[in-house]
Amino acid sequence: MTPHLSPDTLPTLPQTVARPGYDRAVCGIGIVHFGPGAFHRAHQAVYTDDALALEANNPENRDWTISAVSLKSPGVRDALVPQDGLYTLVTLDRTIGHRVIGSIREVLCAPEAQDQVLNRLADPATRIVTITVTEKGYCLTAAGELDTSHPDIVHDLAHPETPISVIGYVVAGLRRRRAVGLPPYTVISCDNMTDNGRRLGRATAQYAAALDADLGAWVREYVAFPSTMVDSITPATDDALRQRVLDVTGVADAWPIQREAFTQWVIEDRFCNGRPAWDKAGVILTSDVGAFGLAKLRLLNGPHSALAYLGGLAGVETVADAMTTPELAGFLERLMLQDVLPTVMPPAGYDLARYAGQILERFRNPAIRHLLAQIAWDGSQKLPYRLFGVIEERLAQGLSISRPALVVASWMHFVRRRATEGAGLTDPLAPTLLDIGARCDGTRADVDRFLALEVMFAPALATDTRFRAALTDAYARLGDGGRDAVLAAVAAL
Ligand code: CS2
Repeated sequence: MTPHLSPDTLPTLPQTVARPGYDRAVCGIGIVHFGPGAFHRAHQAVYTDDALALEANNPENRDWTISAVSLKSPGVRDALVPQDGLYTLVTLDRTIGHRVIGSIREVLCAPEAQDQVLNRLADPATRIVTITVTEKGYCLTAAGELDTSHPDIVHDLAHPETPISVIGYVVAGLRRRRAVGLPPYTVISCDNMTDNGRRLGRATAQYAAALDADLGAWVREYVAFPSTMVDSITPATDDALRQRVLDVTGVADAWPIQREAFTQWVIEDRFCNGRPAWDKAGVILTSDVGAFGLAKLRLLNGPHSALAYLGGLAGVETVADAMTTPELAGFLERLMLQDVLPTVMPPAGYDLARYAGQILERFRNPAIRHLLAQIAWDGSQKLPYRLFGVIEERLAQGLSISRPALVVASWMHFVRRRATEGAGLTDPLAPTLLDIGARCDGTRADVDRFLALEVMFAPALATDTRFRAALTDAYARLGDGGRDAVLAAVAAL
């Protein structure tokens, strides 16, 4: 019988597989993480694993293991609990690395363990809450405020002790702590949103104030919500990865994780209740994260989305394959260097052209099969953060937006195609988008149908005649949205 990954089988792993450099049994839980998907396990959990190893002999600073909480599905719990939270991280580059991560000590599925989650949040030992729930998990409006008409928020405001949203949980925990005179925890958003900490802080205080004005004031005054920039390309786990891990380690891992070797985490240095030795583990702590976040969102995530829709329409499967399609790679480079780069303020000491070059190199990484279909998810949530700022700034300066507009138009064609093929869509606005897509007829009226979507297109942008004209032109350039038309369109711009 194939042995499974667990504390018992750890000693049997080959020497080439790195394992936790600390005694897991003596490291208490200090972090609650919401949304332990692949990205958390490839990124924050790894930095924490490093910090725990670096402080292995320092009893003062080692109680920072993680309680990982899924808000919906029991999948992560079911995979990781039998492994005592252990999982294998595979880094894919010129050389391939294998390593077992030990920083996750508890895995809970909130709907089935609500009391345990709330008790964990109220525990004095919990000093940090980290979050990766993707853009849609924050329940914000297009203007970045808490969406009080969002069904999850409506539910939580009516039943604050049995929440379902992440903000509902964060505030339920804070409320309990305040009631017994405990200090709050620092709350850290690790999602790809501009000013993620400020947005989360504002929405959390707004929610808390709607329950109790004093609680809202307390949150505003005492809870730290540092902003962050997170980066590491993390393709979803597939069977090839599971097989590789079995072949290399000799044990089966129910849910290994893969990512590129490159990783970066910048956190605003603002904590209200201590932190692990993340700085020693390579995390950049700084007073201003904004510049890092914007550079990454616009130069990496925006181009990623561009490849997802243009490449997807052209029948290309992965990022690396798109980069070997000359028309797409050429367009991407022009988009990054000529359109996006001038809208980005470099963080101190950054050479933006070099940074953009490194990103292009990472996209070319042949060791990674990063599916464009994965990046295409949730376009209605991602495009505003990744691309609309670029468009707005270029419009304000009277500059051309034809290339960024082609990306937005390609998303419209993508939605239309999914609707006509009856293929479904992974997006919180899927029903509305598929309805719009089904009504599209290939004329300029299609663009107006999408622009009417107020939750995505803020009025100032939707009514800008230059934006509308550029989109209409781009939509027409993409013709029937087939491979030939798309490649001709990108080659011409
Ligand atoms: C990607 C990101 O799926 C996506 O939308 O753009 O997940 C990207 O790979 C990460 O942000 C890289 O840090």
